[in-house]
Amino acid sequence: MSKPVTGPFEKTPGWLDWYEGPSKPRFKVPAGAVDAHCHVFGPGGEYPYAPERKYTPCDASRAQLYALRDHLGFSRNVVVQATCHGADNRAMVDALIHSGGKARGVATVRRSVGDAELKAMHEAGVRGVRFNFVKRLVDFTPRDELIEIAGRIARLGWHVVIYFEAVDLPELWDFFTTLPTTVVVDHMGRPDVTKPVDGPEFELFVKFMREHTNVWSKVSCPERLSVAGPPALNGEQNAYRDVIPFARRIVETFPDRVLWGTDWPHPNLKGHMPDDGLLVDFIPHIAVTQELQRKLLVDNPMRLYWPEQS
Ligand code: 0GY
Repeated sequence: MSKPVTGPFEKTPGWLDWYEGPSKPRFKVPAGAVDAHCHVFGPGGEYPYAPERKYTPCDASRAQLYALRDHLGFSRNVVVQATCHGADNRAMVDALIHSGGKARGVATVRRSVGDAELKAMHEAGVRGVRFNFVKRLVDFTPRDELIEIAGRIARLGWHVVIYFEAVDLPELWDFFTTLPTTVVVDHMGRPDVTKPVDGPEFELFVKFMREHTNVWSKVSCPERLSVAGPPALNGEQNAYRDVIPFARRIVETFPDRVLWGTDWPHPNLKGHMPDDGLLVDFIPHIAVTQELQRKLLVDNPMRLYWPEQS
C-alpha cells in the first residue's frame, strides 16, 4: 500500500496515520468475505472535510482501501460515512461508484436531503444511514429529525446504523426500539471490557439484541475497545484478548445477525495504530467454527447489502 497523502489540511494533533505495511493474515477468510465497516477520508483536496467536523484525519483514498481489501483476501467492502465528512457523502459515493460493484455504502443525511439525492445514492450502492450518538464525534440531532429520516429511508429498503457508547444505551433504548428498519449497532455498542461479560452493562446489550430481532451488531473494533492492547504491547499470542469474550458471546448468541469490519483507516486512534492483518487474525478467536466464520463474513453481510446476490 502506498503512503497516506496529506491534503491541504492540518491533521488533528496526535492523529496517527494508518499502518501502511499490514501483515498478511494467517487466517484465510472464506471466499466472498465482506469488510463491512471501513471508511474513506477525502482526499481532502478533492473532497473537503466538513466544516462542522470534530477531527481532521489523514487522507485515505478508495484506491488505498481497495488495495487493503485485496491484500487481506476480502472480496467486498461496506464503506461507512465518517463524521469528518458530515452529510457530504461525495467521497463515500465516489468510492462505491469506482468499486466495480464490490462496495456498498452507509450515508449520513439531514432531513433536507431530497428524494432525487436518495435515489442517486441508492443507485450508487448506498443501503443505509448512520445515526451517531457519540458526543465527541457529533453535535446533537433532534430525535424527530432522525425518525423522519428513518421513515423515508425505510421505503427504500435501507437500514439504520447506530453508534453509541454502552453507558448511553438505557437513555437511547426507547428511541432505538421505535426505529422501523433493521438496526445495525457499531462495535457492540462499545462495551467497557474491564467490566464482566455477564455483568449488568453487557447483559443490557444482549437483552437489546435478544428482545429486538431487527437488531444486528458489528463485532468489530477490538483495537478501540481493548485495554490489553495488541501483541506487540502485551507480549501475548491473542491480540486484543480482553475483547474476545464479548465478541464471541455476541457471535455465538446471534450468529445470523453479526457483521465484521476492519474499521480502516481507524479514525481517532491515539495510542497505537493496528496492523490490519492482525485484526483479521482476531476473527477465528471470536467466530470459532467455519460455519460461524462464513455467516459473519459472507452470508450475513451479503443478505443485508447484496440481497439480490445472496
Ligand atoms: C468508527 C469510529 C470512530 C469514528 C467514526 O465516523 C466517525 O468519525 O465512526 C470513533 O472515533 O470511534 O467506527 O470509525
